Amino acid sequence: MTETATTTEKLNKFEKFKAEKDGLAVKNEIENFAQIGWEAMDEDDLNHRLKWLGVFFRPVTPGKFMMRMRLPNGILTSNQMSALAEVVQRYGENGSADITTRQNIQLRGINIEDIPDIFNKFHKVGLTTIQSGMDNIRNITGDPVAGLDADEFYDTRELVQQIQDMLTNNGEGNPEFSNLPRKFNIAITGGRDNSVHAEINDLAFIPAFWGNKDQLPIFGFNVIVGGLFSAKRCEAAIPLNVWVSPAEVVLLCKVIVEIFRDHGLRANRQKARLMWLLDEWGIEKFRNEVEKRFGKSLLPAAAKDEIDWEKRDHVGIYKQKQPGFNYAGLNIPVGRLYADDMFEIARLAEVYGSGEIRFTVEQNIIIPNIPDSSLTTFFTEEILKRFAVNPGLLMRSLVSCTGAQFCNFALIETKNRALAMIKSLESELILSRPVRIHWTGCPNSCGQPQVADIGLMGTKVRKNGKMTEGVDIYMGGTVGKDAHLGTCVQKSIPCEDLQPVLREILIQNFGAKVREEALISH
Ligand code: SRM
Ligand code: SF4
Repeated sequence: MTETATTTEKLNKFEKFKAEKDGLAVKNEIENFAQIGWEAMDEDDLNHRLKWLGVFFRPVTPGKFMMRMRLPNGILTSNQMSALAEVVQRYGENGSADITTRQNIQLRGINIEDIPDIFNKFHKVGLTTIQSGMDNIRNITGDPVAGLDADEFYDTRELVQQIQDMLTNNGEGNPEFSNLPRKFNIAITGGRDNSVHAEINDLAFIPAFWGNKDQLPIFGFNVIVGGLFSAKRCEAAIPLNVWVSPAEVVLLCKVIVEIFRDHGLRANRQKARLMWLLDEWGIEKFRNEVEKRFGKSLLPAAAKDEIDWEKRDHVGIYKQKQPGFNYAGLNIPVGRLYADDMFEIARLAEVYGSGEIRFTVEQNIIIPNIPDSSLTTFFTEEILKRFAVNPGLLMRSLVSCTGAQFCNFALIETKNRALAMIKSLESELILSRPVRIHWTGCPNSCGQPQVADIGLMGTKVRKNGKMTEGVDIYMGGTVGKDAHLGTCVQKSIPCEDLQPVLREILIQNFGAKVREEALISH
């Protein structure tokens, strides 16, 4: 860390506890924590430092911890899925898992005394939770159909893995990057549809060809920086005016994360994300520093990027570039899984596919490599009734953050409410196109309401003199080609009054028609 970051600014309380003891230090104390129990732990270790190991104390369910994995490009094997299922299974009705909006998974209900054992289990199957929370780099997202999609420009899988390995020291933990000013999000897209929401990441790589009429175009990426959602501010990433070849991506990530680490603002935690540094420095100064550390001058951005499709949701059965093979996109309502579901998905991937499972940022699952000849039997699987390949047009695009069931920041319950509301709306309305509805329990925006057709952000509202759960409604988020963020269009709707409001929005703005049965019963 430089002089500027430490000495000329007043440190906030998070910077103080990090300076006293690095987050990663608890890696060597986990056996001790398991023995003494969470009640006897130091408060900063319990509430904060454990997150450097991907272990989250949940004040809503004290003693039942959450573990957040790292799954580069959202990919895991059926063996790994079974290992995760075994962990969740131990906790009976308290055990569950959630696919996240970063192509990742979180496990719930975990006792601290079991964590050393769970880490051993993860180690054996090549899984890590390291540095997945707090002031670290989050799960790195890549194209969910990388290597399967006949129309892709670049298979992002290896690059995403290399970036993770560099930043996390091959999943063992990397003290070089364990004290960032704040979280940091990285995404790479190699397809035509911006399947990772590149623009809402602190650093993202977008396919673009370098060259002019006289040269053969070379494939690489345009780089954008500074995207963020936070309670204080939401911004799409801005161009760094840099184009890099795939071989330069890992070094560029390293250099940019180092600059953020060394110069990112640390006085006010609300203003510590990369965009605030870009404001202070201006993009030119930032680009110069990137070039200086990169060790050579960087090419300016290619004139045009290659995002030219609407974003796909990958739910359904699709042909792969490998002749005779298909990938199946299963809709997992609000991303929630239980142990039996996880075992079942692992089995499906083994029996019908190649044992591979992928997650999407829409909290759904992809099972690749299913031969044409197996599809008919695949369709008869019981679990497809719950995790459909052809769900309703609202259900297929529904996304929800954790909400009040487990998250202490939440202002409202989200997942169960979202499911109930979509069910009722689908029973009342006939849709002719998917409508992407995203729920988020508070302004932190983990459920990304600003990228949705209809975004619902939890808030508290006053109704009949009483405080109750409500939402602010966002609209106009577009994804894929020409992505831009939606904005707040209606404030403070009590959740109990929300359904007719959504119904009207769906009719007026998205061409929904009222079902005849619903008209009769009204
Ligand atoms: Fe998030 C904090 C859940 C994606 C912005 N987020 C939290 C915590 C850790 C708060 C806490 O300790 O309780 C939540 C854990 C609740 C729980 O028990 O699950 C939480 N965030 C999630 C997940 C699980 C939502 C989901 O249901 O999918 C997502 C996990 C992704 C992962 O695998 O790593 C998740 N969070 C996001 C995203 C979306 C994204 O990355 O595309 C955002 C907005 C994008 C961004 O970060 O710029 C997001 N989360 C936040 C913020 C606001 C950040 C800020 O700069 O202020 C917080 C609060 C904070 O960090 O102080 C937060
Ligand atoms: Fe929790 Fe708020 Fe994030 Fe939802 S948006 S998971 S309520 S912090």
